[in-house]
Amino acid sequence: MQWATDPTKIVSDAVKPTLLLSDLHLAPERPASAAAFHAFARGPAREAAAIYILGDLFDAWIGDDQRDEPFARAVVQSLRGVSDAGVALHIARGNRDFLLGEDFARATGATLLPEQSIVDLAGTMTLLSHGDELCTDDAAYQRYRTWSRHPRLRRQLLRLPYRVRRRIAAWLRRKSRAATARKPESILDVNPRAVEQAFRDADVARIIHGHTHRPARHASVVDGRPRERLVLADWEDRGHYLEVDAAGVRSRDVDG
Ligand code: LP5
Ligand code: MN
Repeated sequence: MQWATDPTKIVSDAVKPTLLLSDLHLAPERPASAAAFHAFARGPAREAAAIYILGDLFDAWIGDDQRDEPFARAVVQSLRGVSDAGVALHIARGNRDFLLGEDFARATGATLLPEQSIVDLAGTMTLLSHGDELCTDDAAYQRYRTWSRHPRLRRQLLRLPYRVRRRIAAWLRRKSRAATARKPESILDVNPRAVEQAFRDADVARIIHGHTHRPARHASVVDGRPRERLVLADWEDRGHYLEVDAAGVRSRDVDG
């Protein structure tokens, strides 16, 4: 008799962890995080049941024709290696790479996630997002965010020549650096009421997000129910990810 599915694979998939990461900000000018990313993709990523990249994989993404750049091509190849190994690869867009599109998804074998998704992680329903939508005290950013994500503007931007988009992205980065330097630290973090509301709306016990670059595990009680919010770390000299399975949540580092 022949097995339709290898039974040993079912058992090993059940114990394999899910890995979550964000804010890699991959760019040719940041070789250490790129090296850590390629090491991650060759190693731990291939042993996972699923991977969730929760935004800002790239330091800037100006349209899927960026895949023609050698640096981006190498990142796509590494992601393809992970999905070809049978790992379910999910990617959410962040504020730096909100222009990631279906061509990129096809090339990598990844699924693009909506702004927020609710997934069952080893028995705990968990809300996943980049997290920038929770920074509601940053009114200037929220205005820019609403405006820049509009589908019509997105289509108009993507029709511009590649070099023009490069220049707009560089200009936006300069604007952003100057604006964030002027903003008080407190408004750059999530708003506690926005977090409470997110727990309520999603009806979950756990939220995992990135964006703020303030890695932590926050416990709280909302509507009499214990909740926890896990904030992912950004990648600098090394990589960071969370590993989740039935035994719990562990923080891991990876070097290039
Ligand atoms: O990114 P970071 O960490 O510096 O700060 C973010 C918020 N800033 C942004 C802007 C991005 O950095 C720009 C990214 C460019 C790459 C992708 C571009 C693709 C489009 C171009 C291709 C055609 O997200 C920052 C937050 C901070 O996080 C913390 O949450 O504070 O928000 C700002 O700095 C926004 C300013 O307050 C307001 C900026 C006004 C700019 C108006 C531009 C209008 C023209 C736009 C054309 C697209
Ligand atoms: Mn971000």
